[in-house]
Amino acid sequence: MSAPLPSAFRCGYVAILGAPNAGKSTLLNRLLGMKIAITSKRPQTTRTRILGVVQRPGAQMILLDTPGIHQARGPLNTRIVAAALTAMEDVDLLLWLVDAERPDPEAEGFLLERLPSAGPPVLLAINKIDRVAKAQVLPLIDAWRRRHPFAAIVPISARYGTQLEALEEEMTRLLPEGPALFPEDQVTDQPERVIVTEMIREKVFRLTGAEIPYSTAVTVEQFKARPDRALIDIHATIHLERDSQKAIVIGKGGAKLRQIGEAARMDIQRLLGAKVFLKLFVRVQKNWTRDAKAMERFGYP
Ligand SMILES: Nc1nc2c(ncn2[C@@H]2O[C@H](COP(=O)(O)OP(=O)(O)OP(=O)(O)O)[C@@H](O)[C@H]2O)c(=O)[nH]1
Ligand SMILES: [Mg+2]
Repeated sequence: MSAPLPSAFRCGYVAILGAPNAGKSTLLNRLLGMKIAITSKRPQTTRTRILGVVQRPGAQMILLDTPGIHQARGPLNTRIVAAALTAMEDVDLLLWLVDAERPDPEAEGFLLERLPSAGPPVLLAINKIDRVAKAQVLPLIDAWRRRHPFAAIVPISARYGTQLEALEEEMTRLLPEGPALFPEDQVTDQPERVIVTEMIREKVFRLTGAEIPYSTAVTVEQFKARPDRALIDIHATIHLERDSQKAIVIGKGGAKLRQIGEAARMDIQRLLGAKVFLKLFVRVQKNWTRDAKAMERFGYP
């Protein structure tokens, strides 16, 4: 007796879209089993498209994490949202993430209008179901089903890993047959030093308040590994828009900056699998979020 034929390998690009704070980056990290995308409880954490390759026995899913889609105000946010909308082009599948607990009608309406009528299938994941009563889930699915002909709707919790096998199954089913496009051991196309800048930006996001996170950009000036990679020397700069912000980020006697540096160093060590020496500088680049040249220099195309 012959064994049943294995089903064909599937591979394709999946854009993860949704309102700010829906949990897109959390989901990417969860599916990858490692942290490459930064997350925070504030909206508009992600600023660029982040690629992660999820490798499974029968499939390779190339995920694009995108900035939250919203009606942008200001030049920086306009660029950021444009980056998210561009990610919708030329993918094999759109994975739209919505927040079960806190819908965002403005962003959802905005995105609903922009879903291509002819184009890749749209898979809806209703995230954060850990935050709502079980009895609310089915009515939510029904309500969403009436809004758009989704290829499938899966309730999940990205943070706790609930129902992610079901989600992966639907994703795989909706991807085209074809060979892997990335090597088996590749996780992302982002250079290590770019992820390092993001890890530092995340700590500023999480450890400072008010407008500081949105006025922050990070660059890495030095990234030097000792020959055996036993220690990596990193010098990075936190750029802010105003002198008053610089004082806050440095903190009393440098305490805030030390806290940011220490938290970032832990994440970076985990990412690089090596001991890290991290030196942080703080600089003011007046109103950089309105300056096209500065935005480009800081990696926002
Ligand atoms: N309770 C709960 N919280 C979640 C879940 N998924 C994500 N979160 C939280 O929601 C917040 C936003 O998560 P992110 O992954 O940064 O959201 P995002 O969609 O990438 O946000 P932007 O990059 O700003 O567009 C964080 O505090 C996460 O911990 C979930 O399934 N359940
Ligand atoms: Mg994000």
